Amino acid sequence: MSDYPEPFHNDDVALETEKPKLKRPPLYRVVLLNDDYTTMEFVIEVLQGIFHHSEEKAAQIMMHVHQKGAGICGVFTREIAESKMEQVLQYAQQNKHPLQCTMEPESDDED
Ligand code: TYC
Repeated sequence: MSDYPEPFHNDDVALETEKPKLKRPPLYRVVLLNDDYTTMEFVIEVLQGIFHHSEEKAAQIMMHVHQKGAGICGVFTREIAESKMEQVLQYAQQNKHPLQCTMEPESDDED
C-alpha cells in the first residue's frame, strides 16, 4: 500500500536527475622513516600494535625501512591516516625514541 494520500500528482515539479555520488574518498599512505637510534624491536612493536601487521610482516616492513630509508605501514582514508601517524609519534615520544612518521596522498592527482 502507498504511504501517500491518493491522488498524488507532481505535474508542476521539475525533477532533475542527479548523478549518483559514487566517488571513493582519497587515500593516504602512512610512511615510516628510518633513523639510527630507534630499536628494531620497537619499530616491529609499532607495526604490530598500531597497524595490526603480523610479526613476520612487521619485521619485513621494518627491514625495508632500515635498508631503504622509508616504507609504507598502510594506506587509509585521511582521518585514519592522521590518527595512525599521531599514535606512532606519541608512542615513540613516550618511549623516548626519535622515530618519525609521515603521510602522503596515495594518488598524485589528490592532495
Ligand atoms: N635503523 C634502526 C636501527 O638500526 C632501526 C629502524 C628501523 C629505525 C626502521 C626506524 O623506521 C625505522 N636500530
